[in-house]
Amino acid sequence: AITTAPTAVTRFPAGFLWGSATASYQIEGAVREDGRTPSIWDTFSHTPGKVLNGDTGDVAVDHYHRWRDDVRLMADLGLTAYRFSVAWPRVQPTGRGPAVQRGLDFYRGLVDELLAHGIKPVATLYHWDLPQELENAGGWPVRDTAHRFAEYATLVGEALGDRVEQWVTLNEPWCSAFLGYGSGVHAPGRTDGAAALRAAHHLNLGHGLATSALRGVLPGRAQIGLSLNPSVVRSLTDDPADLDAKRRIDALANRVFTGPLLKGAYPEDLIADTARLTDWSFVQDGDTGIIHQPLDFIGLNYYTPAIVSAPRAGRTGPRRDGHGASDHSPWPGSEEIEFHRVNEDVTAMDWPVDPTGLSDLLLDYSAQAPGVPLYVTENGAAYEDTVVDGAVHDPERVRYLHAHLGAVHDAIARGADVRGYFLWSLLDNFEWAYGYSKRFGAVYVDYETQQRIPKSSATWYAQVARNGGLPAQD
Ligand code: GBH
Repeated sequence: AITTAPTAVTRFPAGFLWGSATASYQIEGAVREDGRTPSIWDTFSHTPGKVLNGDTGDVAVDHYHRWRDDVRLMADLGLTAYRFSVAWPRVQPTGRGPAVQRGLDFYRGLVDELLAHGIKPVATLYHWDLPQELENAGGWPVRDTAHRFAEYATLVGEALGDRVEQWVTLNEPWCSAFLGYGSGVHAPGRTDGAAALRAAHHLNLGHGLATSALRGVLPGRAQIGLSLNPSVVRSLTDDPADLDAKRRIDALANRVFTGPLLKGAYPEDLIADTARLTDWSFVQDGDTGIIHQPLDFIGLNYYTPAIVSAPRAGRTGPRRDGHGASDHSPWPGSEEIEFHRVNEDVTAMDWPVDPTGLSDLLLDYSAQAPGVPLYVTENGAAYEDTVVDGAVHDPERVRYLHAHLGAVHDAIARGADVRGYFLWSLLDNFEWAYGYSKRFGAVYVDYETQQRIPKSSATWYAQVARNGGLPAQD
């Protein structure tokens, strides 16, 4: 029998980025410093009952003061890229007008420190922290917010364009639109399906307007794209009713974005499915042309697939699958569709572990957007980590990461042009509606002392980054 040497690695392409990702509100804290004003997440987290245990991002993991140490941590782990987000309310507190220099200086300092350590900065412009004043003016359901976003993007592009090459306009617009305005489990917590659809369009438009604006201020080498959280939708059975449920969720989760972005039009079936809620007259002439412009890359965030079916007879009581912790659905016009769990291997989020979804996703996008490089801009898992003798041993997370990186490699071997992987997340952090109860970090954070302890998954990932590939076995 042929045995594989234990040192054998599954190699990734040269130059593949080994990164980690974070988001401003989840890690920075310092919410009242240097001119920052409230975002919708400050308001939401300070509203009783919205976030588990009343947790807020007021302090978070104090990254605003500990960024130098955190960059050193990344360097020690041998990471070659870092995806962070810029807090709009630090740069442009009211969402209008000139930039606050101290806000921009924080990110310039961070970027310079990353570059000094040979770590490629990837800047996300919007990871959900809309200035509260813009929400007061109507938020994403209002068209003007898209224009405000493009103006803010210009300010950040002018300030950091000489040193940041890769730009993500929006992180997961589906969450902003459908969790923020549909199910209400995310800020600003509104529960209005029609508003969620308007928000989705204005996020798309904001991406298009920001992309055009950034092309005007960034050097030609800049790479501009966005990060989506596509739903890898599978139907429970091949029954026509279940296949139709799959089609509807695919429209509301995926094609509402990829339609205008990649094809220049909203899908006809989506418009028909939501006709009871809206006539889509908020889409003005020329909008889809603004949205449909070349993408330098597509970022894909993946955690778990979605298994759907038509309503099954005999169900009673509130059904929360697919809705998060809300009685309001994030699926306007398709509220009755059921979500199923077919796999009991779950993370602490209760999300089934299924790496095949990631290879399917990457191959799907390579087919949909031929020639456009792909990045996995988020992938990772929450598990219940504990400190024992000053160390955190997390073999389940190692297994999750190994399997999903294997799926990325598999997609590359089958022709997908995947250029990098960003582990979610560098540090344990504020997990939105779950507060600090869920830990996604490769690095453990003691929330009392702010001490950072790399978990065994961090050590494992550092090895993978150093080798440029996966070990044959762990
Ligand atoms: C990402 O969101 C975020 O970008 C990141 O900030 C976050 O910390 C990380 O993942 C981990 O959660 O039950 O109907 O809401 C992922 C958000 C979670 C949205 C799963 C869809 C399932 C559908 N996704 N959710 S539903």
